[in-house]
Amino acid sequence: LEINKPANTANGAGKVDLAGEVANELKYRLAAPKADTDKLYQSVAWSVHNRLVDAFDKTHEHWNKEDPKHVYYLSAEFLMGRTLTNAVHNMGLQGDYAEALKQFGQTLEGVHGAETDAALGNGGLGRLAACFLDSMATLDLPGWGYGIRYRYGMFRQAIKDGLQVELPDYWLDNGNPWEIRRPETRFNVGFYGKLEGDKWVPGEEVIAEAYDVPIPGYGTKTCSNLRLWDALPLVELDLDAFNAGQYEKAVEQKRKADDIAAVLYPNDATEYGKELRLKQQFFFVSASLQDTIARYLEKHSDLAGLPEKACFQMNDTHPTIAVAELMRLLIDVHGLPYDKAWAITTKSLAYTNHTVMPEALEKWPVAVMQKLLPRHMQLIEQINDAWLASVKDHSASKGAQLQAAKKAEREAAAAAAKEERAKAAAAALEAATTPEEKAAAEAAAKKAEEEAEAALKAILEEDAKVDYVAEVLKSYSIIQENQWNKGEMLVNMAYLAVVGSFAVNGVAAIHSEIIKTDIFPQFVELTPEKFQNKTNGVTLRRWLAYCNPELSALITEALGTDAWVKDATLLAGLKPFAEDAAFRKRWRDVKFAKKAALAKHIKEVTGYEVSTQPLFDVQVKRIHEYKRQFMNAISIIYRYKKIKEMSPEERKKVVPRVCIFGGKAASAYYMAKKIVALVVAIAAKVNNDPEVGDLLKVVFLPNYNVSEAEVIIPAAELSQHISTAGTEASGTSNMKFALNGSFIIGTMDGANIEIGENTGFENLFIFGVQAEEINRLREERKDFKDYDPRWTEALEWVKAGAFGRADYFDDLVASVNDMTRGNDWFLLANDFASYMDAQDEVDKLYRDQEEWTRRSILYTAGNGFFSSDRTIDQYAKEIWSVQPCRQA
Ligand code: 26Q
Repeated sequence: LEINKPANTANGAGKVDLAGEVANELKYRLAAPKADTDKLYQSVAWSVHNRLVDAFDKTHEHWNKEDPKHVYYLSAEFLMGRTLTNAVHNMGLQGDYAEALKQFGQTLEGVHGAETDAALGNGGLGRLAACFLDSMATLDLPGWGYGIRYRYGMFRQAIKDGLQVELPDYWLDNGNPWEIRRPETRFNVGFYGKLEGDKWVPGEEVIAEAYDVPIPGYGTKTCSNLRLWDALPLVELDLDAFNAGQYEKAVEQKRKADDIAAVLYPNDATEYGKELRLKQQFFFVSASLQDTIARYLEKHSDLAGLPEKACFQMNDTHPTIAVAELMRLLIDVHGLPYDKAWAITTKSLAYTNHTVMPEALEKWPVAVMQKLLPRHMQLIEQINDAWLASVKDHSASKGAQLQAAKKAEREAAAAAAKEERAKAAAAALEAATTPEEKAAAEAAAKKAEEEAEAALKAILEEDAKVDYVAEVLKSYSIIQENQWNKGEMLVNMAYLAVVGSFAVNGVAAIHSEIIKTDIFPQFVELTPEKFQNKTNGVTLRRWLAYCNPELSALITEALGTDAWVKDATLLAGLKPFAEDAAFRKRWRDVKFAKKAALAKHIKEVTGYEVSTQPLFDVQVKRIHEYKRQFMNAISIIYRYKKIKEMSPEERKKVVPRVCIFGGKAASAYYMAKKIVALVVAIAAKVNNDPEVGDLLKVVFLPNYNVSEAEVIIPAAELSQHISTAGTEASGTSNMKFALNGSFIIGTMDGANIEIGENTGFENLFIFGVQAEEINRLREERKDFKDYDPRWTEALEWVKAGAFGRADYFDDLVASVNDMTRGNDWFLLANDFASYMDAQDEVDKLYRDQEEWTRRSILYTAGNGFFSSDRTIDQYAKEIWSVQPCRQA
């Protein structure tokens, strides 16, 4: 069976008999008594697994022969979602499997839902890694992902009694047809122990065992790899201990190893600094680097050539211990001198930053690092010393400059004050009538002058004591004091990543500027060329072609080709169709069909019945204060209150809406959980209010994940990306919504800005203040009283208990409404008026369905730029220097 060649394989001579193979899997692998949907899914999956293994082997045979440079995407998270549909379509086997399934009275779509998501990620960062793997394989780029095979991924979210509860994600319970265990690929990873000089003697060791997840490209034979590590004990059962009756001790190693790959950490600030998290990070980084070096040494003898064959992309700071671990492997294991090792390391590593929020920047206590990884802490100190020595001259001149500037500033201020005093003295002299008064005025002027001079002298002396050179030097230090806990020293992982990498990038244009001006300005001074932008992208396979086959068929028909699936720039060819009324009708029909499918899903999981006529308004993403779901919720409360106050005549003019929310709150995130509860409470009240009917419905869809997104996004007509300007690094769902023809209401933040540039800003509903104004506004808010009356009215209603649980919501309301208890850090009150105005514009445009549809088409037509194929092409050319390597 040839991949990507449409083949009628069923019983064709010399071809694989897919139906027979599925039947075989059913009988021999699963020993299934009957072919129910679940068993059929599994049998098909195992059959697809076989096809993947074929493609995987051929690809790696080819790459092994050609020995091209590889990129290794190091990431603590890969949010893959389901695999079946994606793999079958990417390999071009949908026709063959559809045919095979007919013999079982099933369809591919029919078994698709039986698959459990692989949810080894929190949100955007993890899903980005998954999109990147798809694009790397599609572009035939030699590259692997490296991560952890968590036994429990992202928790499952349920709503119980109106509140979020977290349940474990048992994703491996029915086996995993998408992985290949490699018991022959094992590496030891050490922890703790002691240093004897430079020699590290670990106190604990585990085995990292590889599992390979084949990644088929679209429209190519290339099938690359995601290698995930599981942790095993060196000794599973200590029989001596067991025989001595020490049952705990007998399995202690096993238990410790089990902990490492057990669960994915949530993206929660309370999870920073936890030893087990560092253990996970080091575990997968060490195994991945050892593995890569071992493969390199099979073909090459001199490790100085490693950067010509391997590039490691660090997905945020989570794998940043790679800087120290690569140094350790090169020095301690392979015997290289420090300088050579440093040259190799800094030519092999690159770093992507995904956040500017100070509390989200990883900093490890030196004490924790020292205990868990003593040799690495020693190397980080050495790296830091060498680094600080290299910036000493720069710091000296910059420090002297700052000192001189400060002095000049003081003296200028003093000179200005002196002039003022002279004027005042002259006036006083003028006003004096008697000689006594004149003398007194002169004396007072003289005294003031002397005092001012003394004060200036004192202040200059104080200034001279400030060691500006030391201050500048400190700003470069990878090891710094904890500003909240004096005396505790921390390793700033972002600084370690910047120093250890040859390239540093942000993930949207505005974000890449902010990291230069606000996060790493001192580093930019030294090496401006190191800092780049790589605007995020999403794979059009999963996020348009497969999740929205109806729209895809329409696009393909209009463009006369399906080449847009691989060349997203072709979507621009849809622009003229926006002017075609017949095409617009069909576009609307597709959206309507997707809305109907979502309405059905909503009914199934929440019990709420929603009409398919209203505007479908969606906000789905992790729950976080900076993403401002609370502001959306408050605007809905206001809308609800107004509808209730309206006369029947006025109600006729209301544009009906279904407001859909989805997203998980990290388990220990106090405010986020209250936001979930508030939305659930609003839904319960509004949806059961007969006065409101179809004019307003509110839905919280539990357990938002990749598979939910695939149903929700195609059905959205409006999607909300309303973070406080300057806080959302990029956002990627905004791109998915835009490509599916959904309007965006949003702030000038992250990739919204570039979506505006590509779609035409006139087609977006932009509101709120700009990133540059944020600092000033936060300062001004300290004594803020002047709330928008609509804001106050809605909040008062919550406070008064309109949605129940008034006490429970009290802290949430206070966080944005009471400067003595919160400070509205994310400026919800500030942006509320312009947000409401933008919402009014939405309603106005929605009344004109022809114009709405015309612009909806322009969203899809305009945003081909956000294909992750484009992003990956830029990484390959501008950072990795990796070329395609394709089988003939
Ligand atoms: C860190 C330490 C301890 C425990 C957890 C974490 C942790 C885990 C995950 C911290 C952060 C994350 C995830 C961050 C994330 O998803 N960032 C998003 O990345 C997207 C892809 O670039 C952007 O589009 C989003 O704007 C950004 O929020």
